Amino acid sequence: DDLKANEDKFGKKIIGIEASSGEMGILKDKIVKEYGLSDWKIVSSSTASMLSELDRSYKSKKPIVTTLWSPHWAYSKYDMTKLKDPKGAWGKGDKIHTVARKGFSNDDPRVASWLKNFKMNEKDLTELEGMITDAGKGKEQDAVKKWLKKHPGLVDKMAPVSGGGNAKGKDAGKAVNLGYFPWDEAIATTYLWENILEDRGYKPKVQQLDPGPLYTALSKGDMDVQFDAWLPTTHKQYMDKYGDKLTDVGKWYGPTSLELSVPSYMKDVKSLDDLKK
Ligand code: PBE
Repeated sequence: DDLKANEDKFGKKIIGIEASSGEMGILKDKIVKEYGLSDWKIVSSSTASMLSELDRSYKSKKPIVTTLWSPHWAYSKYDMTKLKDPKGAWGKGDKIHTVARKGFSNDDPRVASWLKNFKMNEKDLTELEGMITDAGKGKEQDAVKKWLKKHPGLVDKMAPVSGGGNAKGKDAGKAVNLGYFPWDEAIATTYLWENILEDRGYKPKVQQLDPGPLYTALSKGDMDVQFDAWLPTTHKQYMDKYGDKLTDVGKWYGPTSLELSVPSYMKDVKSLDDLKK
């Protein structure tokens, strides 16, 4: 019957990401309930393995249901269908904010003012994400440098040096600790700013952490900045817990969305409602 057929099609399995991501929380608390998917298996793993599983399935045209979000380079590499959410269970969409430890803007007003004015559009962001992904792990900086060559003048626009001339300034050699989540927009913006700050004579350090540990580190002042706070919805639990110990530096991207997606060769799956059929 139909049900059996669908079961065979997807194995009733959703390929998830990090268990502590906001998206996995909403998937388990809201999507599963609203769309009656309690008998589905939600595999939590890492974004990297979700993406390699997507790549494998896509190449062999096998059915797969993935946990994705927009903006993401996967949408320019693969032809995907974002499953419609007629019940609005994913929420209305967040803006992406830069969040710093309390006091950072006072300690480092120059960097804080650059970060406050930071903006990116989808085309530039997904292009940078794609170049970093293609370069491979450990080659992020090379990819950023290559990308910056395609966008001349951007560093001066993003980190203007008043009076021009000496780009090093009085903060030469100052450490800036950038923490990032294992998510593509976080990786891209963190390595981009590592590059810009180095160019300006700072000594930025980057470190990847999962959401719980990174928000804790920021709240304790052990980390300076992170670029991938999805607010007001996706990271609400972390903001509720740590918000009064953090500074919201500014939004750099919007709108965003969370979604389950399937390759578009899965022609009869267009909506979350279609998973149950
Ligand atoms: N994400 C990417 C994150 C926010 C950025 C959607 C995987 C999350 O779910 O927490």
